[in-house]
Amino acid sequence: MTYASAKAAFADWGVDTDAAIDRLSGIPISMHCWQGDDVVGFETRTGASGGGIQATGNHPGRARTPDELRADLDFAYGQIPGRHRLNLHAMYMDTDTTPDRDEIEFSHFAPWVDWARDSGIGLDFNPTFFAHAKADDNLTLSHPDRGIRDFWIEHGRRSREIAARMGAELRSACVNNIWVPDGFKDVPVDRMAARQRLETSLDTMLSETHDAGHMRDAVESKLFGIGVEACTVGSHEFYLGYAIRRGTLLCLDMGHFHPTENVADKLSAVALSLEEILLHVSRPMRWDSDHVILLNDDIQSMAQELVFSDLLERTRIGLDFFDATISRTAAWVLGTRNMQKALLRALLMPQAELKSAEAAMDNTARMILTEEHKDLPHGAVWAEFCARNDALTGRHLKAELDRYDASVAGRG
Ligand code: RNT
Ligand code: ZN
Repeated sequence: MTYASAKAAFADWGVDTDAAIDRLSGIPISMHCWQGDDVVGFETRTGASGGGIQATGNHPGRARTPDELRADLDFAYGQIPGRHRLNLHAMYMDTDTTPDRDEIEFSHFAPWVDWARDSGIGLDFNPTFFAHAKADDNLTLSHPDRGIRDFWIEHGRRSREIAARMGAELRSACVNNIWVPDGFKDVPVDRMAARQRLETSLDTMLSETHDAGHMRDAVESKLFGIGVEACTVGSHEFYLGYAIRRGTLLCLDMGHFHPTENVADKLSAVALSLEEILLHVSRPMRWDSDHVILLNDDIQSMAQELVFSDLLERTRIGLDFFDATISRTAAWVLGTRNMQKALLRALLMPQAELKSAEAAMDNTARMILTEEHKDLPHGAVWAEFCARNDALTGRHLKAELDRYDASVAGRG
């Protein structure tokens, strides 16, 4: 199928494929650094990430240094059409010194900013509230011990400063996403006290004002984690209210709800009360397992809601998955491209016709349109988008992903 005939097939449905390709070219995806090394980071400590999150598998080739991670990222971005962002976690500092979390400063991340500037990549940031002795109780900002809370408040305060500086240097607002693992393994008796402590800590942490053109805060909710099955302090209701009251972004992670909940459905609901949304696009399997995203119905629904609810301008699309059983670079490339493919499919739908069928209560027409549309040659439009952006597809992509994976397999 040539692009010209695909273009004609979509035109038959009143859809302009060139316009869809142009639109897709302008949508940056914030790729997460932590898929590259199994959420380990570059601090001197060793051990598991903790906080109820876990990468499993031991595929060879894990990046062990910032230089290795940047090489892997350069390769991955080269296989992903368009210009994108990198979502960096504080524990990925690049420095010869050994600052504790409450001592981090911009200089510890300066090499990342230089690299991002040279590569034309925007940066987003996350304070790291896990994988640390002071988070071993799975309590940080809501810990009953004031000293521990203050330690994490200082970490979060410094993270915001670093994020603001990153945004200023790169002239692109850096989203600073706050996720804390805080919760209880067994049924707590004073949920209110824990939530009040979390709220007060967040308020203190966020009390300094930064230019919104440089940095924007986001808060990420969660239903449960391994080891915190009974109660998560920063639940969805907690952060939805917090984000509305304080004007932060709300981060919706697709793995942070009950497995049968439809996270795409939440977008239009929360968007009525929020200015901006952050997504952690992920694929939970039975729990918050953070599998690589596939082009499945969940991702497709998410993309369709972003397009049909006109939320692309006020949603930051970030990814959050980590799989160490397969090539880490292939995981990045396929997961990110799947998000783009889902967006492209949504952009190629006969949106106006579908909406007017629904408004006219013609549910038959709506179903005919959605189902017949599935047979259209989306793949040829995707191939054209890749070709215009010098990105490989199909067998050529596979060969390149395999080649790179083999080239890093010797890492110890
Ligand atoms: C954990 C959250 C969080 C982390 C990253 C590493 O459940 O999803 O976003 O995955 O901060
Ligand atoms: Zn997440």
